[in-house]
Amino acid sequence: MKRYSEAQKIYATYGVDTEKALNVLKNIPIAIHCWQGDDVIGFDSREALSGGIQTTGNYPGRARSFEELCADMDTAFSLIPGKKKLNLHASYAVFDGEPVGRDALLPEHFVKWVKFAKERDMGIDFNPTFFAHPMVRDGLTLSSPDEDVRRYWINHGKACLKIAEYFAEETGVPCVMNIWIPDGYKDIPADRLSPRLRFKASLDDILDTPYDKSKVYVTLESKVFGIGVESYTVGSAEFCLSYSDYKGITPLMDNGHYHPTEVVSDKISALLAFNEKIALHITRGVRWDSDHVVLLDDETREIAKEIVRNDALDRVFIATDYFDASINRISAWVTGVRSIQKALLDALLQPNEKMKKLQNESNFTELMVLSEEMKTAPLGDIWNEFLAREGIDSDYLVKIKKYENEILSKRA
Ligand code: RNT
Ligand code: ZN
Repeated sequence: MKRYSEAQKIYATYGVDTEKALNVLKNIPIAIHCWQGDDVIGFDSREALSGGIQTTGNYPGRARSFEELCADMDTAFSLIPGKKKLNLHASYAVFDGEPVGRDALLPEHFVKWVKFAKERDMGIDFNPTFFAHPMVRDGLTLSSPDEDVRRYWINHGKACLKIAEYFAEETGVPCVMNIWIPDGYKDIPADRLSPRLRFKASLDDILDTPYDKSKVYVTLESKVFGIGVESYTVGSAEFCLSYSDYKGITPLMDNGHYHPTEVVSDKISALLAFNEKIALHITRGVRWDSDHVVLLDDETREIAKEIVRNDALDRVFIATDYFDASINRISAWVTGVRSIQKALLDALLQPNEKMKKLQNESNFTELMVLSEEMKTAPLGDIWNEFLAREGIDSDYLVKIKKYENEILSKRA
């Protein structure tokens, strides 16, 4: 308490209101990806992970069932402050009776997830799963030249739209339904256009399904390359951005999906200039789209600043997307989400108006000095106050270790 009031005074000298920042922070929803808990394996397919994404590591205790995944997420949620949303993949359908194919999924296969979300007062975001499945042929789904393959995945997309709508209706919170396909080629293709035209036609077909646009936000995620798909990606940045614009859906940027020196923080404002809503997958790529756990690093802070200082908190859907199997998976969730929240808090605690003014006055000397000064402002004390108000311990490792000893280590 004493540290908080001291820190509050320091921020006040810069004209920053820490109370206001804390009140905003606690209402920023972060969609937490379920797939960190089981290395993106899901419940519906025995196929190895594919689509050019990969989890590495063999840390014990990955969740193997709906029950285990829920228990693990609950443990993570108990250590994560603020407002949370559940982010599911279609491959996490829960079948009580006969399993059905992904092209025939129904809301009833997600009843248990809806109950889980409702009991925790959370909305749900959703993702059709276009990977790790026998109907992915030669690495292709919606862009496949094989009509049966394409039709299968179109039907999957349509089925998912209905499920997304069901999530929104049940939870009362709009559902973000994100489409990402892994389609591409390892080596130089002879025809780059046809796969993209087929992808476009497939998306058109999926989006012909009537759905309530106030309840479901369809997003489209682009990518630069994946493992085994190094030379050509059908859903490239230009394709996805153009398609989103053409169809009036929402573009999604994953910050692991660009060339290593490109930064999503610089792209946010460009997209905000043309889109009412945009969506983000926040991850940490190390040299490539490695999906390391998000940390409070420079780019995460810069992304948060772009959302906050452009007054876009209600225009940007923030979701996490990473998968590390080499460390305790619950700590991966907690560390990653807390890092984003710390970055958001840091952004809320900047003298943003003053900085903009300095820029407009071309006073770059003072802008640089002030920006550097703010880096050593007592963010940690405000963060700890946030945790205390949310009734959450700052030391989460003790609880995670206990859960690991009692539960995770017993999973064979
Ligand atoms: C893959 C994309 C995609 C996936 C998830 C599992 O590169 O980032 O969002 O990570 O759908
Ligand atoms: Zn992603």
